Amino acid sequence: MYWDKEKECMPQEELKNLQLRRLKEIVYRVYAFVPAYKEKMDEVGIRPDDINSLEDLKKLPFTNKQDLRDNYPFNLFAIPMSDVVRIHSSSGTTGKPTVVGYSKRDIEIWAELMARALCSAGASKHSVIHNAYGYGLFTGGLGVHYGAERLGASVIPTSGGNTKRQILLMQDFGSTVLTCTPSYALFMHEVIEEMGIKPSDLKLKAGIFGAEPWSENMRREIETKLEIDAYDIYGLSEIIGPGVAIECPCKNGLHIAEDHFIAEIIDPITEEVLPDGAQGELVITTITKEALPIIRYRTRDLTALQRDKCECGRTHVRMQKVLGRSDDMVIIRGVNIFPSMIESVLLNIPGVEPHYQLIVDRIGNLDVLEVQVEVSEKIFSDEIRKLEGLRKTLTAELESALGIGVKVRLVEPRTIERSEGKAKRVIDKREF
Ligand code: DLL
Repeated sequence: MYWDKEKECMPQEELKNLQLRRLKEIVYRVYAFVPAYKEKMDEVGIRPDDINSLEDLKKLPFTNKQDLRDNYPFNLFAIPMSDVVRIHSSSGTTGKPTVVGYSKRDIEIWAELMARALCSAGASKHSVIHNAYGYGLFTGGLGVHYGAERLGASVIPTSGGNTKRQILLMQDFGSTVLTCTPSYALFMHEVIEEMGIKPSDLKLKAGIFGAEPWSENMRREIETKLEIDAYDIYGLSEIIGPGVAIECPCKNGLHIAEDHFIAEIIDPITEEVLPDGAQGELVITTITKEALPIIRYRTRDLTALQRDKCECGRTHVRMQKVLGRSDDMVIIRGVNIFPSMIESVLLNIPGVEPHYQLIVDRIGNLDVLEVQVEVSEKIFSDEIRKLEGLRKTLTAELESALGIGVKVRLVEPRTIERSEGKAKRVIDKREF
């Protein structure tokens, strides 16, 4: 077991005191060592001495992805490069990549948080962890890897790709825990079937999936198909990587490691801090990071916080499953739509496979949403009339859930591109 009850079940009062002490330290540190923070704080007339309660956090300016880009590559680091022991980076598909750095102690804390996360999802030193998150600049692979070693489990560092070989290894090595994106887990299941293997022939018991949004219906789908218990894990490189938050066996939200991070929810438009329970954008402040401390980072992820007691005994605040990133939200005729909303509807209908893509286009002056979804082999070989019936049902269900007109296109099994990492759900062909 790697359950640090002293920290994870710390009484709220004590936790708040610890957070405040750490927050004050970090604010002093960024003010002293990171010119960009000093400049921003000076601009609004806030000095480190002004932070005397957790409420005072509100006074500090936000940090966002643009700040990381503007300070590319290392200008937000708060320690000398000689003390930086690891660098990760985003792929930079939407602009300059964002770069994050770690001190030796940051890596230790990350490993500890990941060990805690794996333990929360039922892993132990007896587990064989098949880690198919990508190794490299992406934080998924190495993040899980160090946590698994810290836990004392046996980790298989397969990274993504070469799926058939992965499955043979899983079979031969008796892997008990699978870690990868939920979309890759589904793809693995397809390959398992193609290879004539039954999930029950494997020893897999649990999966720890994250790095992209996935709905409750997707969880059910994966759990049934792979015959495992599926847990949600959340994180982002800017904050530390995977391990910022993890579900416990109660699966009623993801506990955020509050001894290292302070979470807030804001209205993404007005930037006003919202009360617990309200849905909005998650904002995170790191309170122990040495190399890249981040104050009030706007994650763009939409969720809500819950503080009521959790049966597992952990006292750390829970965030709801992420609805989506504001970047993935498509606005169609004024309606905000997240892929996860569509996923929930699709997966409630028998005959539909959990592979879909949204194509957004502008025809004339009108925005049009097409939902392409795969249907099962059996349905596809049925008569046209049945397919048409399914298409109509899907259209009606989607239109009633979203409140806009939708075009549904049923496609043959295995025609939508599979992903070994984060799935691409939206193709926006509109020109702005
Ligand atoms: O995806 C870190 C990670 C690796 C998390 C492995 C979990 C497992 P980035 O590549 O920086 O880091 O992407 C971070 O991915 O802001 C969310 O939009 C999304 N994301 C991560 N976990 C979840 C999740 C890693 N459980 C971005 N549910 C975040 C929904 C998630 N979205």
